[in-house]
Amino acid sequence: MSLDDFRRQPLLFGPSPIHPLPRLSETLGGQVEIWAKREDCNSGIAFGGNKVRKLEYLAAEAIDSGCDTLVSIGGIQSNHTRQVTGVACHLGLKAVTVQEGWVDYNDMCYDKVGNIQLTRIMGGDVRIDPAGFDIGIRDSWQRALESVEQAGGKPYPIPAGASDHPLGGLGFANWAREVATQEADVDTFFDTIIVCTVTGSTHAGMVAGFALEDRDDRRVIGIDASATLDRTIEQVTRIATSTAESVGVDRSLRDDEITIVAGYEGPAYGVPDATTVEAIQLAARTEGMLTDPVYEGKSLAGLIGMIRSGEIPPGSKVLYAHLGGQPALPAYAGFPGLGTPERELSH
Ligand code: 5PA
Repeated sequence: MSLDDFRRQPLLFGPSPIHPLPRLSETLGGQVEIWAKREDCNSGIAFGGNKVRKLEYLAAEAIDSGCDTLVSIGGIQSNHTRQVTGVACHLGLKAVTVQEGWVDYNDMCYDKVGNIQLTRIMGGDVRIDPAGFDIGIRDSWQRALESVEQAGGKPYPIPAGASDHPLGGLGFANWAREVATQEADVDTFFDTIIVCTVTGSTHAGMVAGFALEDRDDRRVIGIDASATLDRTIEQVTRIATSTAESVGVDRSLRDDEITIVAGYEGPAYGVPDATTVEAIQLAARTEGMLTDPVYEGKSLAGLIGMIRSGEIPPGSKVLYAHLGGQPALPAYAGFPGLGTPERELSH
């Protein structure tokens, strides 16, 4: 089996762009070369992001099996459900998305602006559910699937983050292949890849894809943003193993191929801390590169922290996977440093 045995429904502009971040590198001491690969501008569908890339494989199966409704789940400000709805619109399908109360944070317009606003504009069938954060399979999602069947539709089930699914890891296995081609173009080898990890198939797909290269001088470092570390490690390991099999890796994955770093997740999933805000501001102010407080701000904080501590040593060449997520920013406008001047809050 190989990646090319799976049908891919093209949803991206083409390979996502890669480019250096020289001013961020310089600000962090100038000893580590940092580049970004931009899934936040990978597609014209609903602002793109890592899920559009994963959905290239799931949408192909949905179409080929005659399904008419994509059914998925996430938090109120889920990027994933926005992208599922956008892809459904693009392909002439319907979307039902269960949106749960995953985040213990309540900004003024949290449940109206950002991702949920965009999902509603696209005509998505949004079903709000009060349940808390969980990357597993939920009853509310099962009920949504049943309701589509009862109404005479044919649902295509997509779990949280399109992760716990036989095709979930393929999009980022393909990403790994894309990186190798781009490296040849720019005559660079990235020894370190930084990726934000929550439901796991982004990171797992990369691990499986790079395992095909069979070289041991490239590290994929997942930065946990789930704050439920054990479950994320278990899920990444499981998906990486099954994806490796699907794409034809003919050996077992080594333990050192799956690295998930904790310490940058903030107080909870979806809630930033001062380190997250500092990272968001630093990339924004040195490069004009915007990141969100739920995912990418945290992986960026991990990148910055690991360069400062020397865990990413001088001489390294890092590729930061920017997975999207900026549409959530308006939902955090009340957070100090993310749009609200700190002095206004101190009164
Ligand atoms: C998300 C996920 P994985 O879930 O594949 O580990 O990816 C983490 C991630 N960056 C990283 C961004 C911008 C993301 O949106 N988002 C989820 C969502 O519902 O939006 C699946 C959790």
